[in-house]
Amino acid sequence: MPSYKLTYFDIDGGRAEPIRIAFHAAGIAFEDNRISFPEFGEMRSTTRFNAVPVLEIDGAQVTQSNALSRYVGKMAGLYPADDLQALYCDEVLGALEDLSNHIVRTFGLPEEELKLAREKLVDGWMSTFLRGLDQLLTRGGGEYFANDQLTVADLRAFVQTRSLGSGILDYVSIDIVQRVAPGLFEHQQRISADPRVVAYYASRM
Ligand SMILES: N[C@@H](CCC(=O)N[C@@H](CS)C(=O)NCC(=O)O)C(=O)O
Repeated sequence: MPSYKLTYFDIDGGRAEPIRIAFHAAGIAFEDNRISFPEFGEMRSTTRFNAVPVLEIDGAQVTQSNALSRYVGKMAGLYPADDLQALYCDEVLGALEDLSNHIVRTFGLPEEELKLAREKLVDGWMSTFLRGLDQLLTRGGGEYFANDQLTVADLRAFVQTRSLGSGILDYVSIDIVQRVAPGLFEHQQRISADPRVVAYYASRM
């Protein structure tokens, strides 16, 4: 078994969180290298695309969170073998990456601009993506996005919708998911109760 070192911010969320949960579900040991924002500043230029997460496999860097989620997801039984179901899973992962990028564009703005940007985001891209994801959940049968079972798409959606409900984003009301995409809100609760997700967070205590 290769050695795995996953570098990301010291938060229980974000782009690395589905990868951490999948590693745990697979029973594969990995070094969970959690860094502070100043530490990231120091190492940023050493990462391939000046960003994290970075997974080192036997010391060699690999990047791109969705690719990493798929890689570990396959080892954890959390990625469909069927091509069409894998496509459905990938569509959700890609949409969530797009949504993350829309959110990140509002970071670091001065207060007045931030308020306007967040209100525009909530009524625009955020609602568009939440509604679209709700529809993809319905396509998958209502419980999971693909394969009628838990996949890394469910994990990334759960991490994102949990974050939106946490109040971490100023000017984004914590009930946005419940209001705009009720099916997605139920999905978040369902995934948070999945034994693999519960076991991962129990291991963090
Ligand atoms: N498409 C990349 C995006 C990576 C990315 O933007 N990561 C953020 C943290 S979640 C980052 O490192 N940002 C630092 C920067 O842009 O300086 C992925 O999915 O891994």
